[in-house]
Amino acid sequence: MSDAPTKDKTKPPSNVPVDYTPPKVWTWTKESGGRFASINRPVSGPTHEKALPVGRHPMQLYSLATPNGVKVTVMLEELLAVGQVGAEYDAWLIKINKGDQFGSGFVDINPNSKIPALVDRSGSKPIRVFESGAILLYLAEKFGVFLPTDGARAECLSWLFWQMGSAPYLGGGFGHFYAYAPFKIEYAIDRYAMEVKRQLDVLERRLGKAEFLAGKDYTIADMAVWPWYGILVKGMIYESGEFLQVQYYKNIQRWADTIEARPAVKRGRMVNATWGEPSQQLPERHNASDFELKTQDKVDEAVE
Ligand SMILES: N[C@@H](CCC(=O)N[C@@H](CS)C(=O)NCC(=O)O)C(=O)O
Repeated sequence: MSDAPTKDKTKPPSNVPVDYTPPKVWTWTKESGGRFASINRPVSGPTHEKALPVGRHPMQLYSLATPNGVKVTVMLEELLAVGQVGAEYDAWLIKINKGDQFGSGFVDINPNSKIPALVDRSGSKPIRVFESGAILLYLAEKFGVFLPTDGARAECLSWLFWQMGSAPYLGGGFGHFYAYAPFKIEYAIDRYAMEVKRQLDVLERRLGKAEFLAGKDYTIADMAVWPWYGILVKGMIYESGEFLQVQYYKNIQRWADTIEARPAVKRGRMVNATWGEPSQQLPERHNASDFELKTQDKVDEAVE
């Protein structure tokens, strides 16, 4: 690329720490530091016995309103909005900073110990589904909506799986080193800022050609990508809007505005939220009326 910066090969790189040599064998001797360090372990499996609660609806969701969690609550709310009553759900809160994802009941439904996880109890035997992409696909196939059946199906699946492969560079890479690591490492921030800007450019070009990711219709691909990249271009994640100059991604901005305005998206992003405006937090959702009656501001008012 003609506008790429040129490297002065006569000087050592200025963005590489010099005083660390990895040992021969990595061992888990200390916490790595940084936000969320206390929940990181090099092994899987449960740390304690704890059964999961079960509500009365066909779908039981165990989650938290992070971008990966929001994908599924948006989908469930969208399904209900188009009249799919079989998508009625109880959303239970999994506090990942308290280690709820390592309880035996949660590990039974997701051996990977990460939210979101869904149990479909509508049939004779409960069916567990984990990984947000798998959950979106499972629900779209079960209810026959938000997944095109024509040529756009391949496009939809391509963008859905693009999100699964790309977002870890945004969250685990850029977000971790820019916002959560205990100190700033220029090399790591440069590497992941470069990749995230490249990903944004991929989306920008696609959304310059099509209204939604799969084409003319809103699909599970948009539901998967929006909670990460739609929120990112609005400067609402990692406080990185200025750093990444997100205002220049006009097509993504337009697409994000369209999605954000959907009533089901407004509801979905409130479910299992335990931060932000109290009126926008619905830590658990068991009824459609909970959005009116059980948001955190109402709960706080009742206690006073
Ligand atoms: N690929 C997974 C990622 C899920 C994920 O990373 N969940 C995070 C919250 S956004 C989590 O549960 N973290 C808890 C932990 O790592 O212990 C998906 O899309 O469902």
